[in-house]
Parts: sequence; structure tokens; C-alpha cells
Amino acid sequence: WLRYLPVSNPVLLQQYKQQLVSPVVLGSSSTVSVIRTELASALKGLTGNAYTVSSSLTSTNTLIIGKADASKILSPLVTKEELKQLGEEGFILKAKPGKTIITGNTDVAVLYGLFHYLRLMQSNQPITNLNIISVPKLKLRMLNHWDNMNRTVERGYAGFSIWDWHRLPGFIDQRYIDYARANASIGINAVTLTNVNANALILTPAYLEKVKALADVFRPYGIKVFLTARFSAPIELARLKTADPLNEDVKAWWNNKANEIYSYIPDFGGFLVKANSEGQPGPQDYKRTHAEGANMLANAVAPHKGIVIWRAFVYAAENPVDRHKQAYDDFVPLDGKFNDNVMVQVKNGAIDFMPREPFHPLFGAMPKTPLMMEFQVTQEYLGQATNWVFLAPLFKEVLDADTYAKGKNSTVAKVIDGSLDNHALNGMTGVANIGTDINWCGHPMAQANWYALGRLAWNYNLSSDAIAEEWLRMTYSNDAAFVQSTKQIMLRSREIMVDYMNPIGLHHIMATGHHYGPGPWVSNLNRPEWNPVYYHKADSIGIGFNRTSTGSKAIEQYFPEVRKQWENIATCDEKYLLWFHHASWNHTMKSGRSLWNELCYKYNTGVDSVKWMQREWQKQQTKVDAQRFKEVSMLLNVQLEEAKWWRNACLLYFQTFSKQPIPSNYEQPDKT
Ligand code: GCW
Repeated sequence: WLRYLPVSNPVLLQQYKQQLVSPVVLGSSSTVSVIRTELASALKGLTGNAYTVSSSLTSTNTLIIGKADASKILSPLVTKEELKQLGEEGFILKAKPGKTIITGNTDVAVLYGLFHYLRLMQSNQPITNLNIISVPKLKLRMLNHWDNMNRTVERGYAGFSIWDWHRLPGFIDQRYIDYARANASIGINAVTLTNVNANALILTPAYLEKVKALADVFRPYGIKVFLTARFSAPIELARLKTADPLNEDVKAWWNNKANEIYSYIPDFGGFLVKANSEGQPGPQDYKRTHAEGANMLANAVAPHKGIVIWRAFVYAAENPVDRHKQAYDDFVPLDGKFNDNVMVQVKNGAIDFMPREPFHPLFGAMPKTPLMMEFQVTQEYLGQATNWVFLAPLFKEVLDADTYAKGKNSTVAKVIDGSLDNHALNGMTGVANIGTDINWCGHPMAQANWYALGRLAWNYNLSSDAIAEEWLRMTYSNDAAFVQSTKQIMLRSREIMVDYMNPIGLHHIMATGHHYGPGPWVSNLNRPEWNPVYYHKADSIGIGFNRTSTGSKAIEQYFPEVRKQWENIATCDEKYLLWFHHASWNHTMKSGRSLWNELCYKYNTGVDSVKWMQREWQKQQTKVDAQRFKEVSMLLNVQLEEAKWWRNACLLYFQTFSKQPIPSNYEQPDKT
């Protein structure tokens, strides 16, 4: 999306040129250099003119870019009061005919302002009269890479890891710089480089030098580096006999390790930890709590102003009744026990990044602890790299959900931005979908999800529509008809996928292990909660997981007002019907259809809607370059096959329980 293609509308181009006549960028720092380079290359691309970007202010400058303390630029366009609202990262962008100012309290804020300004031109918006004050809603806007040190990527579908550990630190791939530009352009200011299923080697000097090289590249773009910490590292790296967080030698080891890391990377962000989850080591191995584990690491980074982000994604074989409940049961009692520099990172839902799940009951339930949102940008459970799914609607559905923790309008967004419970630390992260593929993210449309994550972390009030539109205009074309149709595909794509994969609240019925394609019949894995049959519970009576008070009682983890929307099968929001209820095959749906017929309807609608996506895309042939047009067309063919695969597999399998026919107006699934 940083292509800076020439502005093709001559009237607009003329207006832009009039505003841009004489640009100046004030200040001197590595970030200011980045601003200069970005501005020069963008203006050249957009207008075709090679601008000289000056560095000292004269009365003839028309575009003035710089930090406020270079602030001969202030009045009358920018006031001190306005600057106060900005904090460290907010920016001001004001323009009247012949004069534009982009400023903020730090150079990085100015960089954010510049990218906003460029976006306006990239998406053909007017730039002559602007009055924009933009402050990020969240402090930590992050990507989590699940990149292994051998360059494979856990749940990565876009090639290998972009971190070339072998050639670092000496070789700085241009990709690192472009990655940093892309992140800064959407406000992402923190990254973890390594998989949460962590390898302790990343903490050794040979690798810390490489991490430092990346941190040095990212710093001018306002991006802090975090690492994942393997809890057993003191045993693995230093041969201590234990990793018990209350053991003095263990504490000392981590303190020294933190000091060592900060000697390489003075602004190191801190640690992200997955502990006692899916076989990872953790404090519970020593009968200590998550809080005791987190606090030990938090003490080690505190003198350096680092933080610890501790994941709440835990579930164990000992909890076979309902995996949904475990994170809440384990973490709520620890509320108030975490140090000030600890955040608890919670996945958007209680199971695992499904195409649709209700928001995680931990949101709103730990008022004394800052909770960080974890979304998954990589499409582990959403068709991986062959399916076109725009995730902004999924992200927003969760952020806008009301927890009712402090009465109406206690949205998840207000929990994670810290405003509901007054937390200074706050943030949101996405598991990255980035890899070595030439288009970075696998599917040519998948970059939109990286983009959406950043834009929503900056401002979760942006609409999915606005985000899709910006991204399409920058990445593909400003052609109005193209934008209109393609945006509709994007906006409907997630619901379409839910229809052909997991309608009516079904979940986790993907094939096990790789999670690609359907596998609702799988029942032979030794941990019950790894088997899809555990989640759909289809039988001769009906289908769905009873999580109400007559079932697993997971629904009781939500506040009463929330519960009310879901606990009565007659009134439950049908999006979540089979999430919370075991409904009979003949249960009457709001459409008047029986549940079985509704399932048939949904799966078939999903397939038909992919055909609609194909038809809409075919209309764009003359509007898109041949390469991307063809790639997306081929992938839509694959997506259609996969949608049919899902429909056929699920309906034929569930039919063995419902014992009812698939209505004759639908295509009859091919049993082969
Ligand atoms: O979604 C599951 C994935 C695992 C992942 C785990 C987690 C990193 O299948 O691959 O491990 O979640 O989030 O820790």
C-alpha cells in the first residue's frame, strides 16, 4: 500500500501540486531522515516531480513538516492546547490553500502524520483544507510473529520467516526497511520477532546481536522490539537445576539476562510469554502461579522500563469438560496480583481464533489487570492462503461487543484501551501473516488484514468500510467502480466464510493439526479437546455445545446482561446458537426453517456467495493489472472448491445424525 502511483486525475494533480510547491522537513534525527526520504519518494511517485525537500524554514514554504519544538511553525495554525492533547504519538495535520503543516510532539508522531497525509493523496482525497488531530487510542500496537529460528513460521502461509538469522547482523535486507515503513504507515509500534512457542537460543549473545541489528533498523520508525521468553531458559542455557520463579538463582539469571539484552537494545520492549500452555514450560511446573511467573520476569525488566506480556491462552487435558472455561478460571483469581508492568494478553475468543466466536469472557472480568487484545491476522482457521477473507469485520465485532462489566457500553474496546478501569498500559496485537512471499502475505488480498489490524489499533472507531476503501485505493486502484465492487466483496467475505465453514455458532470442526479444511468427524486424538466431535456434539437429537447452566456453565463467565442474550435457546442470537446450545435438529429458527434445513441453507448460501465473489471479481479485469487479476481469479476458483468441500463434508457427516434429506432445491453433495 505504499506504492505511490501517479495521481491520474489531472484536476486533483493540479491541486496537489499547488499545495506541495515548497516542502520543508525540520529537525535532525534518524526519524527525520526517514521522513525526508519517504516524502521525497512519495511526492516523486504521486506527482512525477522531483521535489527538493529543504531543511530550513523560509516564508515561502508551503508544506511544513516537523516536530513542534522546531516550532516557529506553530501559530496561527497550531495552538499549544492542541499540542497538549497529542501525547507522544498523536499528530496534527492542518491545511489551508497554499499552506500545510504536519506536526506533533515527537519525530515519530510527525512520521505518522506524514503517512496520513500521503494516504490522502494516494487515495485521491482533497488536501487543501484539512483540520486533523489524530491520537492513537491504544499505546501498544503490535505484531506477534510466530517465526521460528529455522525460518519456518508457525501457522504462516506466506513462505518463510522474513528474519534471515543466518545473514544477520551484517546483512540488512531491504525487506526489513520496507516492513518498518509499512508498519509505521499504519501506526504499528511494537513487534515480537519470535514464536510464542519459544526457543531459548534467541536470548544468547550470538542472536542478541542479530536482534539488535533489527531493532536498529526499526527504531527510526518508532517500532520497539520484544522477544518471546522460554520459561525454562535458565535450565537450557545456564544449566540451572530449576526455572522456579521464586528461586534466587533463577531470579538472578533473568535479571542478568535482562541487563544483557538492554546493553544491546536500550529501548527493548520486554518479553512475551506463553507458559503452561500446549506443552510450554511455565511456573505451574513448580506449583507457582502465572502471576508469580510473570512478576519474576517483570522485576527483571522493570529497571529498564520494560514490560511483560503474559498470555492467557491456557488449556489443559485435566479440564476435559469445557476448554472454554479454563483461561477465565485460571486468571480471574489472579486479578490484582500482577506487577504494574505486566499485561495479560487475551485472544479475542475463549476457544481459538475461530471464524466467529463470542468475545472472551476475561474481557471485563479482570479490572485490576491491563488486558491486551490478541487477534490472529494469519488465517490459521480461515482458509489459510487460498481464501479471501477481510478480517476487519471480525475484529470490529469483538471490539464493539459489550461486556456490561460496568453497565451498558462497557465495550471490549474500552477494556483494552484502559479507559474502563484506568490502566496506563494498553494495547492490541495481531499474529502476523507476513512471510517471504513476493506479496508478503500469501493471498494478494491478505495484506488488507495486516493493514486493518494497524488501523484499528490506532482507531478502533474506523469502519471496516473505510479501512477497505483506503487499502484498495492505495493497493489497487482509485477507479470508483472498482473500489465500490471490490469493497463489497471484502466486506461480505468473512460472513460468507462463516456460512460455508462454521455457520450458526459451530466451531473448531477443522481437520486437526493443520486446521485446513473440514474434519468434524475426527474423534481419535488422545486429548478430548483436540477432537472436533468435542465441539459440535452432534447426535441423533441435535447438534451444538450446551454451555448454559444445564451444560458446561461456561455462559456463567459472562456478565448477566450478556448472558441474557444467549442463555435462552428461543431468543439466543443465532450467530452463537450452537456455541451455547445443543439444539434439536427440528428446532425452529427465526427464518421458520428447521435447524437442519437452516444448516443446509447456510452451507449452500456460502457456496453460492463465493460464486458471487467470482462474478464480481471477473468484472474487474480491465481495472487491475493482469498478474493480480489472474492470481485472485485462480484463488477464487480454489476457494469455491474449498467452500463446496466444506459444505459437502459437513452436510454429509451431520446428515448421519440428523437422518434428514438435504432439501432438493440445493445441489446434492457429491459423496466422493
Ligand atoms: O491456535 C493455536 C495454534 C498453535 C499456537 C497456539 C497459541 C503458537 O494452533 O499453533 O501456537 O494456538 O496461540 O499459542
